[in-house]
Amino acid sequence: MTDLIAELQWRGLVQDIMPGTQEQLKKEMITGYIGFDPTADSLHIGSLVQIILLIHLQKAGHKPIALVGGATGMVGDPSGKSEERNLLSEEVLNRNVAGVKAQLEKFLDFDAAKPNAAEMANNYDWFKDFSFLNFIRDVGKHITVNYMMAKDSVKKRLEGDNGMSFTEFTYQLVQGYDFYWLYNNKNCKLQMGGSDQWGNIVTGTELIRRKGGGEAFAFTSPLIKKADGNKFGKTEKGNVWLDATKTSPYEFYQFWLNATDDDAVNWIRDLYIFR
Ligand code: 383
Repeated sequence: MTDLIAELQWRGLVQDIMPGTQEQLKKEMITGYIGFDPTADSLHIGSLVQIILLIHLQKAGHKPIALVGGATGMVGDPSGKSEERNLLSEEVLNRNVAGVKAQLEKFLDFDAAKPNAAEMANNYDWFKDFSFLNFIRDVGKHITVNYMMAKDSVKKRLEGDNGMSFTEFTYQLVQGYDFYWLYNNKNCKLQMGGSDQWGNIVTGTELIRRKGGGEAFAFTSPLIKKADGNKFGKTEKGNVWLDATKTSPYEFYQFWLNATDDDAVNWIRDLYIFR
């Protein structure tokens, strides 16, 4: 196998990495995933880096799973958010899931004849019949509140004025269980994501270790920032969408053209997939 991590490090796409991940990726074909929550009907350039990570993973011979968070989208990830999110209606969520899925499908090779064919997953499939009592007994019992409170995403909200609902507090367990589920049902040993996802990802590897005695791997990539230093988010203003009806191809092109020299050097390495 090629040394995927060395390639991604050269591109500046590796921020945090769990011990053993590089060796694991060199050893054999593995399955890895990234999750995208349906908080809007389109992905944006903040998620483009993640899509490209999945492309690199597949080009290196590994199997990518693109997960759309039909369930997690109903909860709301507190990572990087200073305020509680509004719950989206089921109607809006369904529309968003369809939009995000259609975009992800364009980037990966789903040809089932290939051993490393890409797959789509929706965590609503394994959460829709998971009862609250079963969840708190089978999942919640393995992770302490102390552990959950030590995460940046929670700490920031405990320090701030706005507090945090129990709903958002549970988010890391829900995402953590996804990794556990994919590990057991799809032999998925790797999770990737932007650096804001590290806390949620580690709750997953922890659950895999404590509940199942297994070992899983992970790495995150730096977030693409706007020129003003802020992150791109689906709910943030000034977003650059992948959907041509939300950001026209002209505007999309202008965004890249207007990059500063410093950003351009980084972004070309980050985003150029043919080498
Ligand atoms: C849901 C279920 C999982 C694994 C991940 C998720 C989604 C995750 C999340 N991700 C962001 C999103 O969806 O909220 N909890 O808006 C963004 N991602 C990617 C990347 C990023 C993150 O979609 O850093 C930017 O794009 O990870 O903020 O089992």
